[in-house]
Amino acid sequence: MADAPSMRELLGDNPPQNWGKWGDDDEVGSLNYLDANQVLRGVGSVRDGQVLTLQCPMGHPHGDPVFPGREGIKREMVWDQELFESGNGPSFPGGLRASDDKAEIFLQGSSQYDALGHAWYDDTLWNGRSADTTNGGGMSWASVLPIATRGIAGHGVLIDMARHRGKEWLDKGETFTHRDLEEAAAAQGTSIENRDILLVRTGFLKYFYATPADEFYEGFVEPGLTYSRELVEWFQDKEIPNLVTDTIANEVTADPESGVLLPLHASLLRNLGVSLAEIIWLDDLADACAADGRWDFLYTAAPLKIHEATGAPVNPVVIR
Ligand code: UVW
Repeated sequence: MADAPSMRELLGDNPPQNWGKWGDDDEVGSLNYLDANQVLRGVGSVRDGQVLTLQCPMGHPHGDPVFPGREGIKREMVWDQELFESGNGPSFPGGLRASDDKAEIFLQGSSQYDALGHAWYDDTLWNGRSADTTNGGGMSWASVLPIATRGIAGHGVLIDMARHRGKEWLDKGETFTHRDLEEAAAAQGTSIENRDILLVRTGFLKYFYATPADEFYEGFVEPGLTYSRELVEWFQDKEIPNLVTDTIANEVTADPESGVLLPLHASLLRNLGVSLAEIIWLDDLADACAADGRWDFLYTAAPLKIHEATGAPVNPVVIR
């Protein structure tokens, strides 16, 4: 939208901010809320030992869900039986043969965690550091590595907005607020507690796999949470460490009122240090939760440790 306000105009001169809260050198932000008590609270919600993994497969035959401009994984075999039969494969004493492959990937081209320095405005990243730290071939500040090194474990709660609204998936551009999340939680018979890892299902990845790519990407606008100062204050007051969604960018793509693109990346990731986990497959978890009416669990995740990266693939594991 040509006449959209600047991010600063939308968020104001004095937005909710957690800079300095965990020291000037902190690069993991609100994940600091996930202390040992929170890990044990998550462990305490485990009832029957069911394990679910939440990554979308990379290299799915349908294609991979990616933000416009990115591409899915390009993987190729470099060792296979044909190579050995042609005599061009490596020769191992004893005759062992092995397959091998390599891949070119967008690090944010699959289920992934954003680095806290991944998105910014006013030339300033998380904790007030200069955006110049993104120059020179890597993120020298707030890359994904500190998050990957720390790991994420805590008490997760899933809010199934699609199920709550009686839909297979939410519509393109369909929005909801923190109040809608609380209402859906109550309807599920659960609640969103302080320091919960917040998982929100829209069904939009199910829509992705069920739909030709040109239809999915036409007028690209995902459903999701929409910006308001009250919503950002709610995240800050509730000390939410991590937002996890089954959409490519965690929020309605363009704020419907202002037209600003991804204002929650600015207000949650940059300003509050809330970790964002995107493109996370929540359908199997939602079915399991709906089947026995338990919507909370132990959530664990560790993105790959990639030096100076802006994000990294992840396969979160839930135990319930
Ligand atoms: C952008 O910010 C464009 O991407 P992501 O959804 O990976 O955060």
